[in-house]
Amino acid sequence: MSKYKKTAKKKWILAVLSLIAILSHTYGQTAMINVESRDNKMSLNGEWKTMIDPANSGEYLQVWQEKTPQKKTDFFEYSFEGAPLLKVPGDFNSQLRELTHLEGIAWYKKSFNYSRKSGKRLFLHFGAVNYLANVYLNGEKIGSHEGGFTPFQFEITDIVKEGENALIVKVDNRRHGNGLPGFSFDWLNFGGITRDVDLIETNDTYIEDYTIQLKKGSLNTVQGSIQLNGTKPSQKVKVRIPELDLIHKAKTDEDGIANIEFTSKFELWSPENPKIYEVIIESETDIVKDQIGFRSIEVKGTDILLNGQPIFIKAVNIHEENPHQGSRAHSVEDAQVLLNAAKELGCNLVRLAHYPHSENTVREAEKMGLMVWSELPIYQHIQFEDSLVPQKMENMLKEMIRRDKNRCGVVVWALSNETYPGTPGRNDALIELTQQCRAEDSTRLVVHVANTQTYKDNTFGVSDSLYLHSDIVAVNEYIGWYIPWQGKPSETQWHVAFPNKPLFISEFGGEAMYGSQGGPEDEAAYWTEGYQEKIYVDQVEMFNKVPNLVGVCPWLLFDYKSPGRMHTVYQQGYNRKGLLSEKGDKKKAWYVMKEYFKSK
Ligand code: GCB
Repeated sequence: MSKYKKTAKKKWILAVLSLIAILSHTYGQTAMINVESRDNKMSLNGEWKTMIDPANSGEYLQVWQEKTPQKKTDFFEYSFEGAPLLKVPGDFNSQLRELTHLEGIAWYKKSFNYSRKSGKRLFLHFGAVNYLANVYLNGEKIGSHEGGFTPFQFEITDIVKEGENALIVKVDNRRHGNGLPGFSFDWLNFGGITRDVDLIETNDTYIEDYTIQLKKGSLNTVQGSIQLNGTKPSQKVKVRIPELDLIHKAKTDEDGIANIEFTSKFELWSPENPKIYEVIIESETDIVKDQIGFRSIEVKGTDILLNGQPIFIKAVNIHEENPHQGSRAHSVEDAQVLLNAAKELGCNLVRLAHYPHSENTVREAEKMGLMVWSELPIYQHIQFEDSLVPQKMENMLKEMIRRDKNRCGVVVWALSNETYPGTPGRNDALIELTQQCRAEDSTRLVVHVANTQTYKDNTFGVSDSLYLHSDIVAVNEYIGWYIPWQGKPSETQWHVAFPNKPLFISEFGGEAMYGSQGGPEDEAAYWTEGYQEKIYVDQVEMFNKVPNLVGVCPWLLFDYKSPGRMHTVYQQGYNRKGLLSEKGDKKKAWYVMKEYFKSK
């Protein structure tokens, strides 16, 4: 065979192999939005039976078949009978001590009763499962989903049984080189069915999706769409906002889509006045209610404008962990623990690092007047050249935007954090993702966070070319902690290669253990509150020198679990950069930050 033919054959085989790989990854059906408002809903939350499968034997044993002995010589080496119970929603790591560091497979089972109704459709909806989910109903695989922080659903209308049904989910939170995130990240990899599971009954044609937000650049015109799903796609639809006496009528086409546009005198949402309206979306066969606010967000020159006015962003980073319980946060109450602390600090924005947090958190933040920065887990080392990664990024992006695009509180889609210019394929992949994001939603800021920087002779250089595709230059810098000061903070010079963009310090800070009396306060190695406080005092001094600064965001609100943080005295498995300890004690740096925000 000629060399040319050989290469062509190899290329063809590779193409087929990657297609097979893509197809074998079913991603779950895109979920309907606003599940919260659905009346005909049955929660599958609660206790689920579980089997831990450290050897990955469950696949080979086909545990979803739940075989039982038929004759005296039969036995099967698995059983959900007498199995330990785990709470859903919830991570498994915090529920059983022996699972604290589990990164592996757990099989979950829940039985439910259902009585079939003609003319109704039934969906099985998961708020999130970290990281891979394979879902089986009554012994048959119904699909799978990859990605730990976004919702997915399966229609089970035709396969649900009258009476008792057995639902089994294989949850796998092992790390993958080509996962999002990849192998390494600085938080506890909470696995499990971490958000709500619901059965949702709808009519034959239901409202699957809608977009109701102000059109880019406008303060009074809503531009959006309604999407129906079912056998009667073409229907009359209405959007009603009773408080404004507003009824907008439209008609969906044969694909179930209606574009909508209407104008009104909205009282705009802002941190000072988080005004939200009840909005009713109605078709001939379905009705959903939502709570929606209206505001505009844009970058003009080196400013960020909210509702046309420049705003200084007083932010804080938050991980999705209930600090008091050391568990993955999911409930409204969990969200309130985190968001109340952010409010007390004086914030007007929360950066929900480093993955999409639960819908509860986003909705609560919006109600409380906190803008939201929502982020994809495209974190540090990502294998951008892996053939599966672009599709995974796109799916996750779409799932994130779809769920929260009607939340006016969400002002930023952050697409990546601290990726490296030297990683092969990074720029092409992230530029493509940026374009996809802007095509999905043109109304919010699209941001990449980087820490590609130099610090020499007290001059701090920021240059990553990815910022060309970011609406703001979002910089993580740890001067005073990972990088020692090289002169007076107030004399630090910033050289930013993008002088025409707003600059946002998306992370800064250092570690301290609350109450540490370990050693001198001018030495880092004792994790004293004084050392951390000094970092904050110095940073605040430097902020005045940072060109085009539109906001700052300390890393971070509460100490949180991170297994890589191994100092046995001071860290004990926690990243201690919190302004608050995991118990909520205020460290000295808290007061520095609170004062700074008060002054802005
Ligand atoms: C960073 C990362 C954040 C880490 C933090 C740290 O730059 O973005 O995820 O946790 O530094 O504590 O080192």
